[in-house]
Amino acid sequence: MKLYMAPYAPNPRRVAMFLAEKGVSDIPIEVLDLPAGAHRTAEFRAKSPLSQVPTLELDNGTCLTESRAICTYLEGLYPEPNLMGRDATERAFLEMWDRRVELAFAMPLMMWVRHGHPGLAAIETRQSADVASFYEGGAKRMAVWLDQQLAGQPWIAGERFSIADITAAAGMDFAKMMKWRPEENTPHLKAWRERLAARPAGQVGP
Ligand SMILES: N[C@@H](CCC(=O)N[C@@H](CS)C(=O)NCC(=O)O)C(=O)O
Repeated sequence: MKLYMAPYAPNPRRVAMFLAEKGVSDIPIEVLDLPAGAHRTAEFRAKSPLSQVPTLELDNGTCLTESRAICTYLEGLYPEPNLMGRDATERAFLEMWDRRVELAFAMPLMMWVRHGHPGLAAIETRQSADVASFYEGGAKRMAVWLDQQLAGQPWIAGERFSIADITAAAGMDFAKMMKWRPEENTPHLKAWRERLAARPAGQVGP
């Protein structure tokens, strides 16, 4: 296996945090220089047709893209600690929370950074301040909603840590580029991120 990634980019970081929680550190990694366009070569597009990381190349040469699909595969290979659910009910509820935070929180945060930060101009060649502002608003509204959820439970999906926490944290940490982090108006979200910092996923840079 080989993992193609860019350590500062949120979706590859999601996989890196997942692996850290599993205690897996022996998968070979190739870091691609995204601003230099290393993921847009014909050679890499043959592995990842949308020119995106993370991409996990399996031993038979086939390639998995989509961070959640990669996590599903890794969960199968390294079942403990379980991060995606043990039975049908738990798997479904964890997926519900994971998709909620991915689509309504992490993705808007990423779009805000992509469209709002000059450092991302080489990757998002059609940056738009309006698009940045639209996603900023959506992400911040979701932060308040998540804060309310976390008032009554320690982790995003309930009583135990799961992939949903990793997904939310990967998106949230990327928004540090916009100098945004949960503060006094979202104290439960702030406390949740502090709890996560003490875990293996919290040790994953940059
Ligand atoms: N849905 C995909 C999104 C992957 C994605 O957007 N990756 C970004 C880095 S976080 C990327 O490769 N961007 C390259 C580009 O936009 O040119 C996943 O979860 O893996």
